[in-house]
Amino acid sequence: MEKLIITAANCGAELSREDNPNLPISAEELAQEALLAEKAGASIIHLHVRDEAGQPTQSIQYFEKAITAMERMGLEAIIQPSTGGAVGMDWQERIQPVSLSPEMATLDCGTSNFGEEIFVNDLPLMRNFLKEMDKYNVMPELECFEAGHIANAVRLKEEGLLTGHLHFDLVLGVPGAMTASLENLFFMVKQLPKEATWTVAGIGRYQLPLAVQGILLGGHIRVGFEDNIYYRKGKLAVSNAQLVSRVVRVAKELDREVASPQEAREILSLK
Ligand code: KMH
Ligand code: ZN
Repeated sequence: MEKLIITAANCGAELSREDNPNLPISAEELAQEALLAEKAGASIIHLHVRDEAGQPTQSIQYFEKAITAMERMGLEAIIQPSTGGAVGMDWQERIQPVSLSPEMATLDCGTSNFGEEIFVNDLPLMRNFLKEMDKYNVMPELECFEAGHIANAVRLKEEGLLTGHLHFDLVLGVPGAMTASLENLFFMVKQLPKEATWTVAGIGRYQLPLAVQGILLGGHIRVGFEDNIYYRKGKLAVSNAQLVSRVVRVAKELDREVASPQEAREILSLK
């Protein structure tokens, strides 16, 4: 099996310090948290940013500040800004960080329920995002919350908008979208194009069991507060690095080596 890429999703857009007081918010906190997650074994940092009030924002200035702080601290991991932002943001707002030419950014591959709300990603929006990513030489990570989202990605590849290596993130357990089960993970993985690589992100209490399955199946894994704020039932995680360290220990027990940032770039065929 190839080495394991661990993505740390350290902040997200839906949480506050009331949910977990250890949530990183400022640029300095996000950079410090990213560095600790990298030291623990993460090779991709999935990045959401917040304004001074702690609210989710897609404004370029906040991404710039966080990325600059990360670079200043010597972060080597791949920085992957979100283009999903928070539910309800319009597409012009969401696409902004792509113009900073990060190595990667997310591309949400279809509309889904998202708790009480609807997370809108129609094909015209996806085509727009891919054109922008192509313009700024950004590799998309293909976020799929439903099986039909994989079909959307395949369609965009057939249209010629999605080129190069395909890397999917299978997000299972968002309320109202594909539930987090082993059967659903198998089902989704079976739909993927042959040469694609994939990450699994289990939401809430499914984060750890699905990460273990991802390690065993030869996939890659995502952990972090964005998807889960608990270390175990009733016990909040103290940091994102704590969640990364645990899956690194599991990977080692299962004889799966963990990829460095440079090895992750090679696996993903990043230039
Ligand atoms: N915050 C969610 C609505 C992404 O980063 O691309 C969307 C999200 C996906 O987090
Ligand atoms: Zn996200």
